[in-house]
Order: sequence, then C-alpha cells, then structure tokens
Amino acid sequence: MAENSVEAAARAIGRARSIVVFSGAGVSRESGIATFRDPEEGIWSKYDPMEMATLEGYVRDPSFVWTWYEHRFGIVVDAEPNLGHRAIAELEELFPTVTVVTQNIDGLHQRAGSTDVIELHGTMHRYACLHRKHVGFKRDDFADQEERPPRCPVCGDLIRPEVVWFGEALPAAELDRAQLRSAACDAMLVVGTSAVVFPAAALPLQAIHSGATVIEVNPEPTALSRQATFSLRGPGGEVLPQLVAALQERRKAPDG
Ligand code: BV8
Repeated sequence: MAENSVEAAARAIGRARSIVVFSGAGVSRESGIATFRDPEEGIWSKYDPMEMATLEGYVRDPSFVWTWYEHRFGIVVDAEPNLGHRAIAELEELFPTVTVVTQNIDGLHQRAGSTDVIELHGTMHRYACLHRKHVGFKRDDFADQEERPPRCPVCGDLIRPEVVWFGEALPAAELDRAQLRSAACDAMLVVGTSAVVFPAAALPLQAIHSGATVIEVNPEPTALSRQATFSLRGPGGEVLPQLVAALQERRKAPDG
C-alpha cells in the first residue's frame, strides 16, 4: 500500500539523479482548464470528448469540432501556469535530469519554465492538415483565409490542431523518448492523470517495472494508486510545492 507522506516521498527521491514527471489534465485544473473526466460546466458539458477528439468526429462535423478547439484555445491563452506547473519547473534546480512527459496539449509546462517537455498527444498551439501530412502551421498561416476550419496552404485538406486524436498513433519519436526516459529514470512523479489512456498510461507501469520510485499526486485514487510507491492525495498546486519545499530542506540539511 502506498505511503502517503510528502516527507517520506521527498526522502525517498532525495538522492535521485533523473526524474520523469508524467502529467495529465489534472495538473492544469488549477489554471482553470477542465479535465476530460470532470466535464466542463456550460455548453460543452453535454458533449463527449471521446467523440469529438477523433478523426471521424472531425470529418463528420469539422466546424463543430473546430469550435470546440477554439473554445479550449481561448481558455488556455487566458490561463496562467499554476503553482503545480511552477513546482515541476523548479525540480530542474534540484535534479540533474528532469523530463516532463505530458498528455496535455495546453503548453503550460513550457510557459512555467520546464525546458524538456515531451508532448505525447501534440499541442493546440500548432496545426496540421487532416491526415497530419503537413504539420507545424501557426494560426497566422491562415490569417488570410475567411473559411473556418481553414484549408492546408500546401495540399488544400482541412486544417486541424496538431493533436493526437483517439485512434491515431502517437508521434513515434516522442513516444520512443518517453519510453526510454521512463525505463531509465530513478523516480517518476505521476500528476493529474486518471491513467486510462494508452499507450501513454503504460509509462508509469514501465517506471514501476524498472524499479523507479513512483509518486502519484492526485486528489482521487486511480488505477495506479495501489502500485505507486507513494500516493499523495491532493491537488497538484498544493502537494507539488510541498514536495519541492521538503526537497529543498533536505538540500540544506548536512546529510542532504
Ligand atoms: C492509439 C489529445 C492506436 C486531444 C488525447 C479504439 C480504437 C483505437 C484506439 C483505442 C480504441 N479503444 C481504446 C483505444 C486506445 C485509446 C485509449 O487508450 N482509449 C481509452 C479511453 C481506453 N488510445 C488511443 O486511441 C491512442 N492511440 O491507441 O492508436 C494506433 C496505433 C498505431 C497506428 C494507428 C493507431 C491515442 C490516445 C490520445 C488521445 N488524445 N488528447 C485533445 O486533448 O483534444 S487523450 C486526452 O485524454 C488527454 O491527452 C489524456 O491522455 C486523456 C485524459 O486523461 P487525463 O489527462 O488523465 O485526464 P482525466 O480527465 O482522465 O483525469 C484527470 C485526473 O486529474 C483525474 O484523475 C483527477 O482526479 C485529477 N485531478 C483533478 N484535479 C486535480 C487533479 N490532479 C491534480 N491536481 C488537481 N487539481
């Protein structure tokens, strides 16, 4: 059974060299961004992200799904990284290697100062054409087009956010690197994820099987909670700063 103390968790990873932070929608919750499983209030609450975040869903009704992403984009650009994102960025001052592997598409880890972020499910800040043949477009690339969703300037296909939809393969290079880091890390912090979406959700299991210390941070129990070394119950914006403070204390102590 996982121990539940921040102090014990800090002691356990105090001498770690390489850390992976595996994050999901919950880490952005305190920035005002809805997660997938506690649906938003308002008009979007009656729609199922599992339906909309698919190629079929987009082809069926491009302007509807485009509007959903524009709605989410509007929330993200007005959002700020929260104390949890910032604590994760501060880990880079405490450990030689810190890699953030995120399922989120909001870019808040980078805005908080994390310098090595693997976006397993892409980003809402870049665009691609329907089958991701042409990628890396910015919003300015369509400023001259009236039509929404816009068309690919190269092939004329519908433009979509450069995210990974259900049923689509994850970007191979990102997934390979995330798997390597998860197998090699001394410790993994699993923050704000229900850990039900694969293949991403296999990464904490990879870390556990490779002998890493796994610390889960989540207000709710998840399928991982019983397998994690520590399962710290609480919001990331509260628990992660406490963990970083405990690690900083250890650095000051003589045997730290
Ligand atoms: C793939 C980007 C194969 C888009 C996302 C049928 C057909 C095909 C595939 C499948 C299928 N059935 C199942 C699958 C596999 C499928 C899958 O895993 N489905 C699940 C639902 C069973 N996976 C896929 O489809 C993947 N692709 O398998 O392709 C393939 C291979 C080769 C060639 C072709 C095909 C692709 C999955 C990626 C989907 N895209 N996002 C977008 O965002 O719009 S997934 C999206 O949902 C997120 O990225 C994330 O991964 C997932 C949501 O999970 P979480 O982040 O964990 O969020 P959630 O709301 O669930 O949980 C929030 C947690 O936070 C909770 O635990 C909560 O307690 C906690 N929390 C709340 N507040 C706080 C907090 N924690 C901390 N602090 C707080 N304050």
